[in-house]
Amino acid sequence: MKERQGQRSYPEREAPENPSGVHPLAAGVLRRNSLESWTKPAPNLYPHQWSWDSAFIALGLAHLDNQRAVRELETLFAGQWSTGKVPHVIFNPDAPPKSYFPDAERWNSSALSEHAPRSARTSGLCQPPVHAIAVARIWETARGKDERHAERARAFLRGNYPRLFAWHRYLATARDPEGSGLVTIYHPWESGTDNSPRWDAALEGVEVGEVPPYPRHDLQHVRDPSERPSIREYDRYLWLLELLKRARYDEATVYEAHPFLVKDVLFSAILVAANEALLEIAEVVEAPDEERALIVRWIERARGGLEGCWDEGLGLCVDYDVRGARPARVRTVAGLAPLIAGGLAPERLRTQLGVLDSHHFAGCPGLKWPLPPSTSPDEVGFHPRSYWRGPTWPVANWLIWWSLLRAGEEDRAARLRRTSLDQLAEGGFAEYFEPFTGEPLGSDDQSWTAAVALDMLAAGENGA
Ligand code: 9WN
Repeated sequence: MKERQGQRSYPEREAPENPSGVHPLAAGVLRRNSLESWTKPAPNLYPHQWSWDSAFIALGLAHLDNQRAVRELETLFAGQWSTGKVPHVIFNPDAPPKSYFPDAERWNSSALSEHAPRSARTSGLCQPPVHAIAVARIWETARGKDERHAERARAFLRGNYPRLFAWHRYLATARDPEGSGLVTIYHPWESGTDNSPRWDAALEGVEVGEVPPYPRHDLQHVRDPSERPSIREYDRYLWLLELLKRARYDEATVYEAHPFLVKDVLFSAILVAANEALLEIAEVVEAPDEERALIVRWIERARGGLEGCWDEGLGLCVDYDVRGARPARVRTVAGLAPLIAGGLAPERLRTQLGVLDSHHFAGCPGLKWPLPPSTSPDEVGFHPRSYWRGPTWPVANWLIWWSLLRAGEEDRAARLRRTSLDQLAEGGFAEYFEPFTGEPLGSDDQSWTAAVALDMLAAGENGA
C-alpha cells in the first residue's frame, strides 16, 4: 500500500443525467481520495481502508473504471483472515502519525491471532458484507461492454468467488453458532452504525474495566465534538476491544465470555441481499451445485430469522441482545431490514413502506428533505447532529433505494433517488446530514457518499 494520494485520473463518462453537476464532482471526490489501488473513506478523518466503505466505493467506481473497482476489492480481500473474515479496517502504513485511533498497534491482531494475515495489518472486527453486491455490479457494468471487458471481469469473478464464499460461510457459521440465520456482532463498530441507540441497552450491560489511555484523533476532523460518539461511548468501544484482544480474537472464546453479543438485523439483511448477489456470481463462474444450494439455504434461513425479529407494534425488525436475552425495541432505519432482505409477502412490504413514509421517518414534519433519519426523531436516543443517532446518511438512502427497486417499487425508488441527489447537489458529499436543517456534518468529501451518487446516476430515473 505504498502510494501517493491523487495519482488516479478516472475517465469521465457522460452520466445519463446530471443534476447540478453531481457526476463530475462525485468522480472528483473519489479521484482525490484514491491511493491507486484503494480509496480512503474520507480525506483526513479515515486514512485507512474500511471494509464496507470499499464495497460501496467499488459500486461507484464500477461505472468510472471497472478495473480500478476490481483493484479496490482485491486490495481489501488481500487482508482476509484464514477464517474467512474480511476485517473492518486494513491499516495504511503511510497514514500520517496520530491520524486515527485505534491504530494497528492497538489492535495487534497479527501477533494475537494465527488467523490474521501476515501481509497486511488489520483490525480484528468485520463490517456488513456489501462486497458481493459490488462484485455483481462490476460484472453487470463490464458485460455490457466489449468481450475484452467482459472476460477481464469474468476472470476477476473466478478469482474472487471463493473468497466471497468463505466470507459468507464465516458469517453463517462462526457468527451464527445457533443456526438462527442472524449474524452476531461483537462490537458496535461491526454494525457500521456505531453509536446508534440500537446498542444503548446492550452497552449498558457492559461493565467497563481498566482501559489503557487513548487519544481521540477523530475529534480534530469535525467542527463540533457532538458530531462524533461521546467519551462514554468510546470508553465502551475501547474496553470491548481490550476484551477481544484478551480472547485473541478467537470466535469460540469470544462467544463464551464477551459481554456484547447482539444479533444485528441490518447486517443480517445485507447478508441476504449479498447472498443473492453471490448466487448470480456463482452462476457466472459455474460454482459447484452444493455451494449454490448452501447459499440458497442461508438466504431462506436468514429470512426466517428476520421474521422472528419482527416487531408488530413498530412495523420494524429489531435487533436481539444475546447476552441480555431481550430484543432492542428502537426505531431506526435498521428496522427496514426485511425490505433490504427482500422476498416479502405483499402485506409485510406494505407495512414497511408505510413506516418508511410515516411521521417516524421520511414523513416527519419539519425535515429538510423527505429522507429517513438514521434514528427516528421520536426516539429518546435521537440526536439530530450525532452520527448514527439521527442524521441522514446517503449510504443508508442508497440501500433503501436499491431495495425498493428490487421490491419492484420503481416510483418510490425514483422519488427517493431524486431527493437524495438533490440533497447532495445542495449539501455536497458530506458523511451525513442534519435532517431538519440539511447541514452537512462529519467529514466533507466522504468517498462512499460520492460512490452511491454515481451508482444512482448511472441507474437513470427508472433504475434501468
Ligand atoms: C469506526 C469509515 C467508517 C464507516 C462506519 C462509520 C465510521 C468508524 C469511526 O466510519 O466508523 O469503524 O471511526 O467512527 O460508522 O460505518 O465504515 O467511513
